[in-house]
Amino acid sequence: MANAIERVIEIREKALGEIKEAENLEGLTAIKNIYLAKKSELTALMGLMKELRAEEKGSFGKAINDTKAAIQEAWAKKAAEMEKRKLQAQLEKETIDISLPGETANVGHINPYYVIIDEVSDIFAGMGFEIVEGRDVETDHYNFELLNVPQDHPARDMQDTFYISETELLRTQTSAAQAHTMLSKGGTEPIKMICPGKTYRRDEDDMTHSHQFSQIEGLVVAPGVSLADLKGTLELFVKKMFGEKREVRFRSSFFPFTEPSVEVDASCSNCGGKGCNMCKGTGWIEIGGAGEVHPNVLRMCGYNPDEYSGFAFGVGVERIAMLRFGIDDIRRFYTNDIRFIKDFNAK
Ligand code: FA5
Repeated sequence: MANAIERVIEIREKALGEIKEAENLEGLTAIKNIYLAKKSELTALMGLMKELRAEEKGSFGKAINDTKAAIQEAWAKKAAEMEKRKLQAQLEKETIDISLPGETANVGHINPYYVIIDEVSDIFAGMGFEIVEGRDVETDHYNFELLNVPQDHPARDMQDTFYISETELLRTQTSAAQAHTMLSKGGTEPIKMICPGKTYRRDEDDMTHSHQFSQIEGLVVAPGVSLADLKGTLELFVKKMFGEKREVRFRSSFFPFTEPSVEVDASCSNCGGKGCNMCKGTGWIEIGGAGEVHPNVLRMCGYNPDEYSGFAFGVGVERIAMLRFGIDDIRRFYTNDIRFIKDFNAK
């Protein structure tokens, strides 16, 4: 009996030790087959019962049953641990990566041409100017006749242009919008407007000339509007557009629809007026033409020149953009090279 009990204790120690050391489920199953199967040594030891005395039977049976229960419990605990670890490892291994990188959206860039149109419009809107829309296809009447440029006037040669029919053409200057606006206001309402838009001329393309370009027209009509008002307005515009240190210079000129007429220069933003390649050494860059509205134009467009006077100006959009952003060639605006827009935006 003493030997049998010792053996039961040995089996218990051994089984519990092996369960503790088991590294995988296969090993654990093998342990179960050795210690907890029907034909295990413990079951065989039960066979000794019949040889024991009655008072020994109880304690021996209890020792075997307790051992079986202890092995069973340790085994089940270890098996549960292993199952849990296996499941965890599987979950980690089979994790699905749902964080696929999305498609990056290409953010567009605003063309420098529109940046300028917007800025100029903002500046003049701030001075109380209305922004009107002109038309690309004009009649000879609005583009020339109402602007005091009758048939056979030599000034037409300078703007020899793209005709669509005998009387219709692609406008050569936004000044055509002056006539439309004055006629729409009926000869009594004061006017303060700008009109940005495309213009077309049969000009040879070079670094500063394009056959298609844009202008921003300005027109102010009211009693007593003088050349001093024009100068003040353009000075304010130039300083807001190019910086406080920019100066404005008027050179006398000729346009059939203004009298007196001037060319408007801004001091060079590149050299500050000292003279550089950009301003061809003069320190000044021409930005447009301007003048007091000619009495003939006022009269033809319904305003009495004895009561009303006005000033008008027309500035080149691309030239302003070139000055503002240091763009070297006007053709870049129209040759559709995406690198230009990207490069410009980087600046
Ligand atoms: C005119 O077009 C007049 N209508 C301006 C005006 C308006 C005068 C109102 C008086 C009163 P001019 O042809 O100079 O003027 O053109 C004005 C501006 O347009 C030029 O200073 C220049 O900036 C731009 N420009 C003219 N021709 C071209 C061209 N081929 N390519 C690019 N810009 C041009």
